[in-house]
Amino acid sequence: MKFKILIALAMISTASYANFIPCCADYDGDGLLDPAVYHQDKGCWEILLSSRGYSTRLIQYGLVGAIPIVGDFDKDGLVDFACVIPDAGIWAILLSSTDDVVMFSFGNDEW
Ligand SMILES: [Ca+2]
Ligand SMILES: [Ca+2]
Repeated sequence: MKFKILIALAMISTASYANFIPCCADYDGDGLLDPAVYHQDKGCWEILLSSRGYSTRLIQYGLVGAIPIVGDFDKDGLVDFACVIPDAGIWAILLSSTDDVVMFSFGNDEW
């Protein structure tokens, strides 16, 4: 058991985690929280889905440098992927109910 823990710690210490943001939510809608990170250097999401034995799922949605947001914006019971482009104040939400992307400007210095 100690051997397995040491191997896991060695893997953690050698990996680069400088460009990820944790963004856990229930992505598969089974009522259990799914560990997830947004890779800011790649503009993609990496999720460990509880309904699939915490296997990894990659979602390519977002832009390099964007800030990830999670929430159920269309109230269909499933998490919607969203990103904010901080320099432009642009929000882009991928609605789970329709797969449409809704974009709007909010939070910039225009007001
Ligand atoms: Ca889940
Ligand atoms: Ca939704």
